[in-house]
Amino acid sequence: MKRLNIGLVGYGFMGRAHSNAFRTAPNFFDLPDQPNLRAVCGRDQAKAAAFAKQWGYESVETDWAKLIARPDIDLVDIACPNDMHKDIAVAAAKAGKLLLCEKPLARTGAEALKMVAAVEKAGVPNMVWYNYRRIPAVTLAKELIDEGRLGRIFHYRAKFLQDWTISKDLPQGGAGLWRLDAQVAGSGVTGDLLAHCIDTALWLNGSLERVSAMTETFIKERKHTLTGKVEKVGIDDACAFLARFRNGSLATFESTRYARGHKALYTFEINGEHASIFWDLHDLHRLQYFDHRDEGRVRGWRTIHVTDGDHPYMGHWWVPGLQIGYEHSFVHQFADFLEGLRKGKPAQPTFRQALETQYVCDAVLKSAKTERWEKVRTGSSGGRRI
Ligand code: SOE
Repeated sequence: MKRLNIGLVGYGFMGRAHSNAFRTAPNFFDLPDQPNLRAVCGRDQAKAAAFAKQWGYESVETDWAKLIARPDIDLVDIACPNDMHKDIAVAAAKAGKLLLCEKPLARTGAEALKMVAAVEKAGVPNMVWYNYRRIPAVTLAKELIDEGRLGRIFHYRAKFLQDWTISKDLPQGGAGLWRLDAQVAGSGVTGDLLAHCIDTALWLNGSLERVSAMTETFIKERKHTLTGKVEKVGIDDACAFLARFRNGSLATFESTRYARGHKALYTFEINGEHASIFWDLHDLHRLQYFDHRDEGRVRGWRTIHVTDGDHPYMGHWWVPGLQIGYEHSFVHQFADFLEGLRKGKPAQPTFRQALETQYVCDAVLKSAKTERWEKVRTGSSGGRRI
């Protein structure tokens, strides 16, 4: 087994989620390569060193260019704020590194396209951490849809609701709060939360053709942590949009950080001619399924507890009935990435596939400004399910 030397950029929430995946995956999956936590890179030397100690990274860098220049790094994992993704990815691709990037791939489609061009020119394997595809119940939904059990799809309904930015005293900018700073994040809930919903939707139901959106920024000014001044807020606090898929189905998407009582309520429901599916992140190990072809007297919504050995990924974990959680989706995604390298069949979503999500986000934000329906730029799949 070959050692795969990993260089992680970023030591925040996602740096931890990814590091946990690198460490856990070899214990539960038969991997072709042995991940080795070679270096972590972050601006603050003391914080990066503390992170390295906690997670077992062998060395520390404070400049990502130095990390990329190191010949002992095989794979660069980008887990830092969105405004740095492009420059790091382009430089790492040029240096021939394998690339993983936290979602959203970039702040805009234009930035993402440069990243796609760089990895494709260099021919380096790449993937974006849209982790919810790898929750076993969500992967099961994909299997059921691909088997044709739902028949023709009529409706797709997705929501991602949170409530952590309601206080007007919450500042913008700086560690953890860069998600409120439009310069750094690119957008608010559209890029941060709806991007997840869009990625899953493209995967489950194919490309989106056009969108009609509205956004709102409820708190117009917040103190900026880095400048100390009260500054205009440029992100969308809430976004809702209607959409048409290329397959003729209709969609509604909604996201907000102002839904008091909801912490990370990602839900989707799909209604087909024969059957419907519902999933809820707060109850992530269950898939709700209704099949009209069941015998009438016992027909009804059934709850599938997705924990059996023949459910996606579950054979790698405990005995049937015992649940796994959020962090396992990252473990699955990393294992799939390495398996993709072994088979020469890239794990999804690649940068090119994630570009399509960026194009949907662009169209959504444009539509919210123009107050008109906007076409989605054609992405990677040419309208087919990916
Ligand atoms: C925002 O609060 C956030 O952490 C997102 O950035 C993640 O992508 C999402 O999975 C959970 O919520």
